[in-house]
Amino acid sequence: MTIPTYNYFDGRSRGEVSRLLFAYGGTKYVDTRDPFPMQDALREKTPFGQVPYYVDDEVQIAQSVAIEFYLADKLGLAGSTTAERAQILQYTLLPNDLYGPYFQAFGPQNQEALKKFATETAPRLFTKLEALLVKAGGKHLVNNKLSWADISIFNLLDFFHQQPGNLVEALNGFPVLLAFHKQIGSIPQFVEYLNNRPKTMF
Ligand SMILES: N[C@@H](CCC(=O)N[C@@H](CS)C(=O)NCC(=O)O)C(=O)O
Repeated sequence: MTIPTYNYFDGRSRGEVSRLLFAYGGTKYVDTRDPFPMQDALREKTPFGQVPYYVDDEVQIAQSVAIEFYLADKLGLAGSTTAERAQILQYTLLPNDLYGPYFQAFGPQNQEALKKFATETAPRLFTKLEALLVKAGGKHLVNNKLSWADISIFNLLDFFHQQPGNLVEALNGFPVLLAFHKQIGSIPQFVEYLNNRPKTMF
């Protein structure tokens, strides 16, 4: 099999869960980190004119969550029954529900909107997420074993840690989520990847 190519901008945003899955599996891949704005040649190649976009000998896929599913399934992290796969998917679709409002609120002219996001929108969702994690035993979101759900939610929590303006304060009062972030981030493949990944704004 030739080395897969993963097209995304030089940022984390919608691209990072797949990079974490590559890191977890020790998979070699071409991480293009394309220039922004997107070049026409790339736009024409991708199914919907968007990145992320993944290509290997078998498939060409767009849509971040579809690419994540493909990588996670190959690693045995996408669930082994229909119920488990659906439970995992409910967590992996969740981050986009926060990224949308965050990017709408982000910007120097938008301090009030950003404050509302950090003190109301995000904590409302974190309250639910923390309760679900506690109910599941505190260590893993689905069936007491590492899955794509854990990696996706880790990355969401990590996004809050990385963003400027002390966005991480939105996680104050959520000790179980903070411990979970630490625990998943301590998996050796992630330690290595997180220590060495390019530092980017998003
Ligand atoms: N639902 C898609 C959204 C993809 C998307 O909007 N990607 C942005 C970059 S984050 C994009 O390609 N925008 C087109 C452009 O920049 O021209 C996914 O999750 O992959």
